[in-house]
Amino acid sequence: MSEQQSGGTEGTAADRSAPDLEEGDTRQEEGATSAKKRWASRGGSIARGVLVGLVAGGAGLAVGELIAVATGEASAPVTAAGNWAISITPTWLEQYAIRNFGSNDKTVLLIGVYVTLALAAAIDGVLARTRLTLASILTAVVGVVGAIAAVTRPAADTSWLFPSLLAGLAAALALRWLTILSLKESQSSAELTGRRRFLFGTLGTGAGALVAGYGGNAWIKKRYNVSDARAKVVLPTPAKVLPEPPAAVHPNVPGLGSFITPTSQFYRVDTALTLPHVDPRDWKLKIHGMVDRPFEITFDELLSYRFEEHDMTLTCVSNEVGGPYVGNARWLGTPLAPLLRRAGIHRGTDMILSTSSDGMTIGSPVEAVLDGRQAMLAIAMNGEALPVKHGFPCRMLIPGLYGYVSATKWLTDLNLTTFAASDAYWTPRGYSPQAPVKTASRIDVPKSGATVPAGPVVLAGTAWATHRGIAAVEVQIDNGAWREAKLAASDTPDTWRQWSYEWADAAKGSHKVKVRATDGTGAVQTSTVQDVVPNGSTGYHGITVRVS
Ligand SMILES: Nc1nc2c(c(=O)[nH]1)N[C@H]1C(S)=C(S)[C@@H](COP(=O)(O)O)O[C@H]1N2
Ligand SMILES: [Mo]
Repeated sequence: MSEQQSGGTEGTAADRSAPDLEEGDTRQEEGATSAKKRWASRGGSIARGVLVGLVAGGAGLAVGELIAVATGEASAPVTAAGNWAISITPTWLEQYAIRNFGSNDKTVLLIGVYVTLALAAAIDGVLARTRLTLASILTAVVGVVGAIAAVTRPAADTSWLFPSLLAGLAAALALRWLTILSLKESQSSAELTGRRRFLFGTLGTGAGALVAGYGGNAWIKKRYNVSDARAKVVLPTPAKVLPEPPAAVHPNVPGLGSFITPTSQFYRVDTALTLPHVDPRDWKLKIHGMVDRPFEITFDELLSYRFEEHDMTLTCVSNEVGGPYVGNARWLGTPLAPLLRRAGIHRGTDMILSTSSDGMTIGSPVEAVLDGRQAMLAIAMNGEALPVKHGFPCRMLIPGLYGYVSATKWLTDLNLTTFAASDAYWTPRGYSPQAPVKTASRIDVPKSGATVPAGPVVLAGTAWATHRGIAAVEVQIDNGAWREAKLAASDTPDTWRQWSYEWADAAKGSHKVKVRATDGTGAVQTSTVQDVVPNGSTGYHGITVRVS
């Protein structure tokens, strides 16, 4: 076939001089057959370019992955590029992603990075057939851009340059080699040998890249894994052991979630593309800034402090009205206030700027830590060391504030500063520097859109106004009068409160049901509809139910 004979109709000198071996297929020949062959030839050339580009790109990524075994998972090219992309994602897009993909947002992002890289590699592979030097330089430049993306991540060190730099270099070299093999394919005296060389070169490089890439990734996962270290943590006995919450905190309504959210079902929200694996043996917490006596503590020292158990509901500012980003757990932690006092904070300090091992920053009001509420450095939830995705080995918690201003996971640094002088991660992205949790309520049973049999219909759900507590919940049916729901027992003002309502006079047909709560200060939840940006959504959660 002609595709074996020439790499392209307007290709390199090598292409143009490719010998015509097939009988009758001469350059002078005019007409349909020749044109068709030229097209086929061009198609074959593009296909080879795409193949070479993808294989070379894959080889580069695999080399990057192998280097990252030494420099750390977050320095690997795709991860670094993804984390960089997260950092520049505009707030509206981030909201769109949370809304539509939920916790799959990271998978979607990774797919995006891979598709972008694959497209670039494919185009570069085609370009390489006519402009090899330019294409090789472009490949290396992509590596340099990746290296810059990596080294500018907040937790990066200089070594983070290497995975992407060497990935770019490897990809450029592979691109050169395979392109030359491909162009020579039809030139060599023994045509089959040339073709074989190209095929073996390409397949071999591709297979090698897959093995090295997957192998490197598995090696990284193994090398930095902290599950053994986590399993070995011996949780301190709390100075104050809490009894189980009374059974009455949960109305026994089928379909209503439990009062304590099982850890496996606890929502997860963070900016980490790959989970930080922090070994407690390496963990240190630094307390510094506007203080008299800055100090550092190790995990063992932390464990020697006084620990307390506390039930607390955590919720995300990105939770829409009726949304799922809220959970209630029993936390084990050491109070944060004594640590601040030990450091001796200066007058005028009003913000704790906390940093996680991956460089995420969160700003919390000092006052909220010192006013007597149970702000803590938590190391366990629901009786187990924190799972890696919830911040192992140590996270911050301050009752009453949204997670983005209080609940730093993988905590490593507390900098005492001021709101005037410092911005945390989300502040320049349009969120308020301070954000107490707004009173919210949710109908969980029945599900919106459900059909329920006639007769008394049981409604149930949960309401929270973390730290202020919930004093009342009311439901409204078809815009009628608000009716008092039955509150389950209260655990602490820092936890949500479940509720139920027996709707005795439910007539057949479709109905709208709404819920609202009153917090512990007597303030009724606002009906004003507000989006999650800048400091939390408001409005009433409503469902439609068909009574049959
Ligand atoms: N290091 C770090 N901590 C973080 C975040 C983050 O992105 N990185 N997100 C915060 C936000 S927005 C919320 S709502 C809570 C969620 O905690 P969870 O994932 O354990 O439920 O963690 C907070 N702590
Ligand atoms: Mo959040």
